[in-house]
Amino acid sequence: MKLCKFVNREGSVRLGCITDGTSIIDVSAAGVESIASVLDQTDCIAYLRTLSGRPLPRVEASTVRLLAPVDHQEIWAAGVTYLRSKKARMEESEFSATAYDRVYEAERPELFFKCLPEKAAGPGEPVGIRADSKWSVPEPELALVINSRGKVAGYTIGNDMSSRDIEGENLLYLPQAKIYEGSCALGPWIQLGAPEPEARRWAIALQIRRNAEVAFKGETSVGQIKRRFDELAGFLFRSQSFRRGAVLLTGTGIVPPDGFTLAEGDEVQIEISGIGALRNPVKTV
Ligand code: DO4
Ligand code: MG
Repeated sequence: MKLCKFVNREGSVRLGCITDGTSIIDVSAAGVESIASVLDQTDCIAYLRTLSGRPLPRVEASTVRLLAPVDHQEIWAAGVTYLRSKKARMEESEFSATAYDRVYEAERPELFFKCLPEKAAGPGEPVGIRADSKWSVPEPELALVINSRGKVAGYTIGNDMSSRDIEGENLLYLPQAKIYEGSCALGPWIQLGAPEPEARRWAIALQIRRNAEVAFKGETSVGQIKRRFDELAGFLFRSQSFRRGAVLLTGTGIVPPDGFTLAEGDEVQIEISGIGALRNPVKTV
């Protein structure tokens, strides 16, 4: 069962559920007001299944524009959760190498604020590369969709766009390397309900296309993430509450070679086997 946010033919923003892969059932027509209200149901799949049995409007998914599947959720990210990310970051900066090495081993994970929900790019919307950065990469990440009680209710695909030269210059520049126009994309929908052992079997694939050719591709698996999902969500909810829930990106395990940087006009495609695919064009900001 998938939960999505879309713009209908009349131009209004709606919530929908997808049960069969091709058509969207408009659950806003049944009075569903927010993503948070679905995530907070004790059994959100059963709740949507009951609604989808009603005579609600249906639209073909290919005829509508999907939006980032968030409304009021803050978007956070975890870092250095894959060995590949730790190694790449230690090579990127001698100055910060010890910090990355330590945080990979530490009990407390690296968590950082990434994006306000209204700033997240949805499917097909541009992701940004900073005009003052010479080394920009996408970070394809599984995103946990967490309800207000801190429970992982579903998953979406996240792109934690990053400026590696700015991050590598000094760790204190991390917010500038990570937060700017178009630095976060989410979508295409929320895949509800898979338990963690199932999600850990999913594959993550990144493909970057430039002038109709593949400029880079790489693959990893969710199972390579060092930390459990409830551990990451638990740290995020320590001493902080999220009344509408939150989205937490779980870190990257795919790092393009050091000579590679994104360019305006590229297309980033991230595929997670249990969810779907998220595609975004790249634009300088
Ligand atoms: O501390 C740097 C950020 C790490 C990150 O975003 C990742 O590992 O995905
Ligand atoms: Mg990341």
